[in-house]
Amino acid sequence: MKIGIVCYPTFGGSGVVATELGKALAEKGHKVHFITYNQPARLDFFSENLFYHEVSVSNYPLFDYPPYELALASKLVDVVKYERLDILHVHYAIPHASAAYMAKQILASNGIYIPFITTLHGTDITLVGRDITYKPAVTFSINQSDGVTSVSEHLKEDTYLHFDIENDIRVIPNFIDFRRFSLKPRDHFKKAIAPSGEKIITHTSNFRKVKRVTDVVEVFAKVLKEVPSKLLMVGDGPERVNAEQLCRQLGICDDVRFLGKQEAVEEILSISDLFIMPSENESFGLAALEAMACQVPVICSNAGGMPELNVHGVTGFMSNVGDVDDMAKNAIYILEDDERLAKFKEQALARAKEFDINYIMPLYEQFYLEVIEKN
Ligand code: GMT
Repeated sequence: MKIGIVCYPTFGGSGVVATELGKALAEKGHKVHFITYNQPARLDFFSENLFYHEVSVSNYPLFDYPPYELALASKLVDVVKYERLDILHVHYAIPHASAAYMAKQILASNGIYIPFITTLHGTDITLVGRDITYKPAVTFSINQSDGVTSVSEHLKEDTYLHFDIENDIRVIPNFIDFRRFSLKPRDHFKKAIAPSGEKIITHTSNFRKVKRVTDVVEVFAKVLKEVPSKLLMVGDGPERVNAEQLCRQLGICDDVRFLGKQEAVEEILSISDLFIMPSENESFGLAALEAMACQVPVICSNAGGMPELNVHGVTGFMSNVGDVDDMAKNAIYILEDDERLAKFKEQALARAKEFDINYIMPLYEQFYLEVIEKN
């Protein structure tokens, strides 16, 4: 197939899923065209089946807000027409689904038919999409999609609950590539971070409010009283300053490192004993899956789709959002006994294997074929 993929080319989960999916499809022999405003973060190598088309938005002085959606729709028209694409797959509804819809209409008026699939990732539904500013356009473009997928059952139910959706939604979960995310021997690195054999606890995110990063610090401060440990905070974003401030107030700065944005997250996960994800909402929790693939058990909230990934008492534990006491209690339970910790690590890996890209990618491939045939 010739497939067009539209996504946010950033570090965010939806961009990662879109890029990794495109790479896997290209390896399988499909021609994959990425259409976006920047080279996706993990697409920095040559492959004969991968193509990148940049959407550039000209910024006329009249515009306070350059019209990206129109530039994207026009670029889609061009790429579909001249590369003869079979299908478009847009990741994150806003504004990609409505741009795809517009491109489809323009192409139809030229006698060219192109179906498009929209994948819902989370905040496009749970936060931004629900905002009345966008809701009618989001509802319309989901209903106009030729196929819709969501990354968890919970996100699917949430979409039906909050939007007037007539389309079927197929659940295709996030996935992991074990060639990249697997335990790597990094003892020298572990010794540098935890010279006295302290346990290493990790959090990775974009430090937005929804991630509740100050809860991570609170949980860690409680754990530190019982288990010698170090906290690695990976990523950056608006809440970092509050998390740093809290570390100072609690007097735990010597045991916490803010590492900023990191490319090789798998290296950090390889030296970690526990992963904390206390999010307010998390449609799937790709970062937790990455941790589990590197044999790291997960302490998380029971929000969104997290219960579809983290098996309570087996691969980690879940608590109510904001219940830092319960999270700390569970973290201590896992960390205080080495044999128990080893068992949790083993079980986390076994669960992660159920989301191997080699199982999940064909579900998308199958869905593309169904949508193309149906239309
Ligand atoms: O979590 C983020 O802030 C990034 C966000 C995105 O849209 O890029 O991630 C969402 O999509 C990921 C991939 O499908 C999911 O694994 C994340 O759980 C989801 N984030 C939220 O629902 C908050």
